[in-house]
Amino acid sequence: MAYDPNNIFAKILRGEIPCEKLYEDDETFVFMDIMPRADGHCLVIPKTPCRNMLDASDAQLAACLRTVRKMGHAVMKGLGAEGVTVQQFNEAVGGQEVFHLHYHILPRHDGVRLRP
Ligand code: DGP
Repeated sequence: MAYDPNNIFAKILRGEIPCEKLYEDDETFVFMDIMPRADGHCLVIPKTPCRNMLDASDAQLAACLRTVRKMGHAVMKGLGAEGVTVQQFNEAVGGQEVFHLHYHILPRHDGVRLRP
């Protein structure tokens, strides 16, 4: 499937749609999810076009996972999370709604369920 440069996350990367940015480096960008399922729920995306994990280069995957790990440590330290759930969906039947590769970072606390 082709990459659509007008997807919402591409517009966020171009600054056409506002977001609550948490972090960026040369290859990745992190911002808060607009429909958080946990306090501190954020999204890690590559800065370069990529539809989903099935479409990703080794370099995109490596860069995203380095940032996922960094954000995991950050939410453990900054929010006092006791663990982190990382989610990633591929294609509509796989649960994907925005077609730019993204990893959900969901900080977890004992006894607190993810919101639907
Ligand atoms: P999914 O493709 O199923 O992993 O879900 C996409 C996620 O993106 C969902 O948790 C909500 C979030 N989202 C959708 N539109 C926007 C937006 O305009 N801004 C932000 N910050 N998040 C969005």
